[in-house]
Amino acid sequence: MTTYKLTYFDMDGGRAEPVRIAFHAAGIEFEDHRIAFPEFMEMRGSTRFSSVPVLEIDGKAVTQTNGMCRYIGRMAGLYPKDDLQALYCDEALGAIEELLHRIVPTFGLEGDELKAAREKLADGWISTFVKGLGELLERGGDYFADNRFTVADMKVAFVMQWFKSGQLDHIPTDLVERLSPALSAHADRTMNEPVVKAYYAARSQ
Ligand SMILES: N[C@@H](CCC(=O)N[C@@H](CS)C(=O)NCC(=O)O)C(=O)O
Repeated sequence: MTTYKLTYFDMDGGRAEPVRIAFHAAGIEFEDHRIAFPEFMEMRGSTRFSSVPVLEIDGKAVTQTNGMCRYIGRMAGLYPKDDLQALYCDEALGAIEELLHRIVPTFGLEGDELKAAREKLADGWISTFVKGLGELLERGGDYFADNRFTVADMKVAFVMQWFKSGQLDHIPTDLVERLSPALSAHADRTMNEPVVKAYYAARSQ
């Protein structure tokens, strides 16, 4: 039997979360290896691109969460079979990945420097991506692709929930709602998707 070990930070969220949920939806057992930051710093140099998540399949490491979303998503029935719908799904996955890379450089900042950088982001790249993702959702309808729930819905919604939560200092919690009410509603709806609810119900047991 194939073995899967997914290494990521010990948080319910972040890049690994759609992959964890896809594993659960597919009914595939995996080792959910959750690490603390000091442990990450120790292992960082030994990861391929100095980052997590790392997924080991039969002991062989792969990186890049969008690829993992597609691979496990296919097994879970959460990735479109149709090529055009798959492209729509990938566009949303890729956009979120690009947006995250624009946010990460602000993580080490503090005080006024952090405030200035985050305000610039909120008015700039975050607004650009929220509006663009709103357009992608408009194209898809209730979902980003295939007229149904896919890994793209999870990847986008979890980041929108992060913005809405106030955890990201200086990013207004109403920004998503102001720029794209549909995207904001989609993020809330996603938390009630049966696939997502089933995962958290199982996790809380
Ligand atoms: N494109 C990669 C990005 C991975 C990534 O940047 N992961 C973050 C955590 S969410 C990380 O390990 N950052 C550590 C660092 O940059 O030092 C993916 O999708 O897996």
